[in-house]
Amino acid sequence: MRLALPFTPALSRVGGGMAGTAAGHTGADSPVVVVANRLPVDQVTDPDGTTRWQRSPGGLVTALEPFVAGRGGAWVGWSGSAGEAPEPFESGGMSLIPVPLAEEEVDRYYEGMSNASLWPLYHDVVEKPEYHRHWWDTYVQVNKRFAERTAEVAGEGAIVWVHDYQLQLVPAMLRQRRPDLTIGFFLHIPFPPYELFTQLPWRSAVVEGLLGADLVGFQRPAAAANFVQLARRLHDLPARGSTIEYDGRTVTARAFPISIDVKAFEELAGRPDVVKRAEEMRTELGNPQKMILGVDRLDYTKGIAVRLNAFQELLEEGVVEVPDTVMVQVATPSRERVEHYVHMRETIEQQVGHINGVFGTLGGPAVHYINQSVPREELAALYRAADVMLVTPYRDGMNLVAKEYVAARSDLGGTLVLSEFAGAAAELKQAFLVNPHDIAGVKNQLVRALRVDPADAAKRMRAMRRHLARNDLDHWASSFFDALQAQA
Ligand code: ADQ
Repeated sequence: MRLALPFTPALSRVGGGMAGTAAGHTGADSPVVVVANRLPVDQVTDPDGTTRWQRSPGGLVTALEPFVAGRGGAWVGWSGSAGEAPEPFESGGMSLIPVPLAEEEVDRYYEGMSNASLWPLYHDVVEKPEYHRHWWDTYVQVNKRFAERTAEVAGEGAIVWVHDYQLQLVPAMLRQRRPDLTIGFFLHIPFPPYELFTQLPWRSAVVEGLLGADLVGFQRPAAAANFVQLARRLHDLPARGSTIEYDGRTVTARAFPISIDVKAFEELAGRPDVVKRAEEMRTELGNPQKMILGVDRLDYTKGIAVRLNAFQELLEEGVVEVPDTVMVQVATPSRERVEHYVHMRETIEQQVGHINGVFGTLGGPAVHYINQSVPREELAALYRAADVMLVTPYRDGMNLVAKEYVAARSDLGGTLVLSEFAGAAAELKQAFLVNPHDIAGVKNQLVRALRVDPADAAKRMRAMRRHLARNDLDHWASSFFDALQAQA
């Protein structure tokens, strides 16, 4: 089966602001359906009290929106507010199909099972996962609701692409209702090895849920191999290479490393106003010789404390000094109702306070900490301004920040220090790779990156940019869709 509409990603770009229009679109008979926890929009209230939908920030939305818009496609997801769901509406060329979640379901399915059980388990138990049966029961109930809503809007023989760890049961639930569909699933976060995954009290149900898909995509080949091994060892299924025989079907598990819209990011970062803003930023920082940058969602997997520790020790040892070298850490608030996140934020803020108390001067902090989401232009200017980009997650499915930094540096300036445990490390091999658990190693690589010969830095950057240019977001989505159609 082929898609009703060909994939021509360049035709479907939509801008940053997306006003929702014309309530009443049902999205029925959609040839392509994306199913994700969140819709690609947030409801915002203007000062005059009117509400409107605005494109939401975050990796998943950035990645997918261009591939659904303009193809008569639908996107099934939660609106972000508990309670009744709005009617389906049209936005940015897509039919958006809201799925309702009650307050208690948000607590149990989203904050509980998804973000306090699965998230830490899949990230190598960096924090201890909590398992509660009532969280799981709600997870099953909500996955069923997503599957039912999707079954209603998907056209005959449609392609359905389900996303991420919140919806792992949807593929099997959907197949049961609509065997005519071709179903793909992509996991944006890591998939743990057998020994860790089998902690999960509901491990068999999750594996069976995923096996409902024709194609299960992961960020790295090792994650796909973990899944194939699980199917073989836990369910005794015949599996060879990247395929598993299940229920009279062949399920393929493969890596599809996600990327960014490289061209768009490069253009943004090269705009004269953005380049000028980058210069202003350096002036605002007191014209340091070296600026180190971190940009993350405030999450314990991202290893923000690792880089603060490394920077602090280098200051203590006098290897680097303020105001010659300063650090900027932008950390978007995230999951603030989950306990681990509240605690982590307090710890990081204390550490920033300590470093600034000891090493800062009046009006000249060592670490500039911004606990806010920043506009894309500002982010691009920060990337353009930074000499060293520090990306040190303990574990990360991909990490789009690392790729954005490389895309932003068409001037071939700047160096990337990157954790080996980010999916991006498998591709950006010319970065200064670090093991975030090894503080001495992180310090060494940070110092190397600060002192690198500009010609060597430019050579590394050029090689990483060459890789990215060939492996951008369009490439990711079209290779996934091509592989999915080949399964049909
Ligand atoms: P995330 O964990 O959210 O995504 P990441 O890949 O780093 O992580 O993407 C974050 C996005 O948010 C980037 O586009 C970045 O520019 C943006 N961002 C971060 N801080 C910001 C700030 N302060 N202001 C504005 N924007 C900010 C999950 C997985 C990742 C995987 C993605 C995509 O955890 O491993 O790469 O999905 O699959």
